[in-house]
Amino acid sequence: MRKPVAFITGAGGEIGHALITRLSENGTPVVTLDLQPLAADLATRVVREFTGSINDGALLERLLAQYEVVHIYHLAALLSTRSEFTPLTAHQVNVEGTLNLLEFAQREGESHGQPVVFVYPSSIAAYGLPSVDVKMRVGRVKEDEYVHPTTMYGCNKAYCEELGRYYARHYKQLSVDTIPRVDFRALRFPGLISATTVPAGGTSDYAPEMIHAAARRQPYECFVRPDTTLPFMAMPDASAALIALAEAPREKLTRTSYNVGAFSRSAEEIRQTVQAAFPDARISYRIDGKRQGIIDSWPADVDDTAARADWRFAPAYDFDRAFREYLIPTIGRFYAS
Ligand code: AKB
Repeated sequence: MRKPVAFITGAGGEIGHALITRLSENGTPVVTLDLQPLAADLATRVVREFTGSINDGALLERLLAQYEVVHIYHLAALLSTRSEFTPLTAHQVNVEGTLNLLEFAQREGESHGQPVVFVYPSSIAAYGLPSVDVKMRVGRVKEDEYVHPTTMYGCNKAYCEELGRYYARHYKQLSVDTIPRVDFRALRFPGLISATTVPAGGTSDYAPEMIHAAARRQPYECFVRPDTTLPFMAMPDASAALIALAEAPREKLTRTSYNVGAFSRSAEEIRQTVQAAFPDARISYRIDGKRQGIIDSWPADVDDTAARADWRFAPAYDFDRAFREYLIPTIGRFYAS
């Protein structure tokens, strides 16, 4: 008998850390895949860890033979700044990798007769606002507005949302199999801030980098203008949102992709809050034109009414609470240990 499990790709990354911890605390058996072995504290929380690529067909075959995957959290991706340096690799990982995983989900669903819930973290990078003026004037953006991504990563995310929709609604349904085998659900994350991990290769990274540098007593040069505004979310809310979307009753979902947000702040507001929490912090500005251009095309805030209505998304942390009750105490303990 194959064991029913949740399967996480890119499990060793920032979101994976939080998600493995939360799922294992809930008693969910988790199987992971990452290019690197998991950190020791995570490895003890999973039933099986595979080390390898999402583009390794033989590895996915082994997984199919051994596990009944009921939920897939497909986190593996190259983030936005890194994808601009290596766009073809980004396409291979972000698009071809996702296609492989959707095909894997289809075959899992066919083998155990139930649709596999495929949770896909998309991003505010799927949006492309034409100018900073428009960005600041429109404020909260709805899911179907301004979906004109400017980066390779944003294009990959927007297209994979469509691929997921295709697998969930149309794939093979004209031929042999009329029942959808993939239950695809996407959420568009804002910038994420974790107290225990530092992101790599993203463009919203200035916020977490500023906080972690201050906690480590290191100087930090913020690469965007002080007035640059983005939506953000604390990592515990991100992992909770992934699970809530995975567990939502199918009939309640009115969309394929949902915005989720928690608080929208400018770089300067974040700097001032970090400075108040860590009075020794040395934060200055040194603008990187390319990264600024990317952030200027992302929305200042998102309208997440649909997520709140359909699957009761409700972030626990607003800006003040995120700093007061999560970031400052947790980061303090993290670096002390
Ligand atoms: C990035 O900056 O690339 C990510 C994202 C917003 O998807 N953090």
